[in-house]
Amino acid sequence: VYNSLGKVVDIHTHVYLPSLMDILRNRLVILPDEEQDESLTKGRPIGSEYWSTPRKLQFMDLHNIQTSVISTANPWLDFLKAEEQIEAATKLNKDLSDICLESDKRIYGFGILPLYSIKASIEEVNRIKGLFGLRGIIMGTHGAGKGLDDPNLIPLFAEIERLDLVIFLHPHYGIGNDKFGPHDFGHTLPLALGFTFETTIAVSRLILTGIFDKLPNLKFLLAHSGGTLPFLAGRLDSCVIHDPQMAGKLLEKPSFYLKKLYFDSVCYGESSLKCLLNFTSVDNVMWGTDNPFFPPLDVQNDVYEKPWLSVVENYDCMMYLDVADREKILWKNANRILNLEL
Ligand code: 5CU
Repeated sequence: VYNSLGKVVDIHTHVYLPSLMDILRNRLVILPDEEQDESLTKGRPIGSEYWSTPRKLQFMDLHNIQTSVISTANPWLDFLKAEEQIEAATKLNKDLSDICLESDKRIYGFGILPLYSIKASIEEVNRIKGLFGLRGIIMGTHGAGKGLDDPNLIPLFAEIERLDLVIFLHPHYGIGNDKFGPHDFGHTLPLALGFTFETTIAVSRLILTGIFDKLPNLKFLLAHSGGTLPFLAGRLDSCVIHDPQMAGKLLEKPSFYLKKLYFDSVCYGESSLKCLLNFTSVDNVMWGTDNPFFPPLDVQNDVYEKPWLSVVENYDCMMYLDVADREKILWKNANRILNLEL
């Protein structure tokens, strides 16, 4: 069915570029609990689908995706020292831009920042603005280590707003990981709930500081359809309105700012997508896959030997929409918001 959908842009699709793989090679720890897991002391198996551009194109062709906006996957550069981050970010952004340049407009990118140095990050966003194919940056919820509501980040956010770049906000650490035992459900709960609450809390904290009153044109794209925010926004509004501590702190209620953010459609279900679209505008939602995560478990030789259920689910959940709205989510919004020239 999805082969007849026309143009498709994937804005949530990750990569560990070869130069980052070199840094990670000896031991890749992606999620926090892998550090403690004896069976994973050497990290998780990393196939070429995690780092190779031809493999990304193979994935795209298999799923009818014309254009991808690729971004470095978690944990980004969080595990490096500030000086190491600066060198790595500059190299990774140049490498990413070269991939875009050689891809004949099939690949665009979100760059990466050396967030432990705000000064260097401000320099890097200016470099990113001038690099071919890069349209924004991917950022974790830690920011420079103290969360997104860290006042030290304000000059960086102001510069990102001035340069009109989009911040793709993505979770990594999870919230409530210590509450998911004692049963072993693998990564199910950290990914389904921990990741989404991490985004929910980080964005709520940021909004409550009044950042969008100071920087009304700062553009955030929230991973995983904004975590739980589209559902909880009403409660957040009500809690602000009824809290004396919050009196006079915000010009508008939280949902006013939230609705104006951008969201991916990576929610795997029609009722979740309906909740998102009831909350924000169909003009603010962009389609994504989360590749190379969520591969099928039942393959014989190669993860790309058949279409991925995780991708098909994200196509299927929007089939109830009319063609005009579907096209907005599948490519027109990304084309406009990220200036993709499609
Ligand atoms: O669901 C996701 O986005 C991810 C991710 O980005 N990284 C990861 O390790 N697992 C799932």
